Amino acid sequence: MKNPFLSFSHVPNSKELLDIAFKRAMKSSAQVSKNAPILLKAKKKEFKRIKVAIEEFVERILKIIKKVPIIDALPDFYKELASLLVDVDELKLTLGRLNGILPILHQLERESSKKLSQIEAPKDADRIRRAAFGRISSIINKQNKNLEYLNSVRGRLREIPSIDDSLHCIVVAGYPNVGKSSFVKQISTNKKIEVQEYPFTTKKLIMGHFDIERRFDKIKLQLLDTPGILDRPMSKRNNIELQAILALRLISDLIFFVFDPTPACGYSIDSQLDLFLEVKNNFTKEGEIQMVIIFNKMDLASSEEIKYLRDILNITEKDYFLTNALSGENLELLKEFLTNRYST
Ligand SMILES: Nc1nc2c(ncn2[C@@H]2O[C@H](COP(=O)(O)OP(=O)(O)OP(=O)(O)O)[C@@H](O)[C@H]2O)c(=O)[nH]1
Ligand SMILES: [Mg+2]
Repeated sequence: MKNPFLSFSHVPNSKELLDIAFKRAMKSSAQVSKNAPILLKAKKKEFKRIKVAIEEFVERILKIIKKVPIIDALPDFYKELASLLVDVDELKLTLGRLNGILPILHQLERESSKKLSQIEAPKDADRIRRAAFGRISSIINKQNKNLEYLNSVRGRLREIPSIDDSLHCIVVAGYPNVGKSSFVKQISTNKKIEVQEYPFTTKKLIMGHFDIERRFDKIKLQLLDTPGILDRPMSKRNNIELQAILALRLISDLIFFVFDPTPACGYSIDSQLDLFLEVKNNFTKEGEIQMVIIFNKMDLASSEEIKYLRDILNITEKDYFLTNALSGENLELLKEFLTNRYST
């Protein structure tokens, strides 16, 4: 399914809303016979302006509210990810506050209509319309904070990657700074992924694709880069780490677990190992989801470091890939592995 928040388009601020609606209102003209008395003409003209302005606000505000998908109705992945990225309760309250001004606007329209019916001089019609516009401005301006909040939420939600359920999804996970993003960048079509020498560079889920060419067609695989996860209790993990956990829990068909056997990443082998075991025990559906082990930074790793990690994992040389995600060395082997696994 495509990211459901892609339909959540730009939310205008109060100034933009006021400009548009008042401009439209002032251009409107009431239908009134040429021979009608001046007082009646003035009443009709100004009432029409108030009515058009209010209609415009109501319509635009409803449009804004409708743009925001109902989060509770979304598939689990999008629903849970949205709640990691934004305060869903605050979002609901904000929409409620915006919705709350609609009856106030309708009430203002009724009141203005009543006042206009009671005037005796044409110039009073203009005064009443100005007063109504003044009150509308103040109502709409009070919503500016809410409108801007929606726009900031929108920015975060639109960055969620679209996950295609019909394609396999390989989740690349591991400790921070071990080379996950370098790896996804090297083997996927996504060359815009950020790589830095410090941990927690990746703060959200990032999608890349890998195509397997077959004789008559292509198979597209999804490769999901994730933020690093620390070995600590789930309740202590922050919303950045929890995004990676969510991907492992809900959308992986295969897990690439990346180790840095050297001290370069800044974290111990023991911590990386504990995380590996946690992922293996909790997110492989009792072995249904395969975990592929990658020892990255082969250019920096000594043979002792590699042997230590291999022994502690109790595996042999054919059970892991030794890679250099910086230069691309040995990544062909992983591509071959994927091709063999998915092309039949
Ligand atoms: N020497 C060497 N450096 C590498 C290798 N792979 C990645 N790096 C470097 O390790 C650092 C971290 O790489 P990233 O790809 O950003 O690591 P990450 O796991 O995505 O990090 P976070 O997003 O912070 O969790 C960068 O400075 C990379 O250039 C490798 O195989 N060899
Ligand atoms: Mg990264």
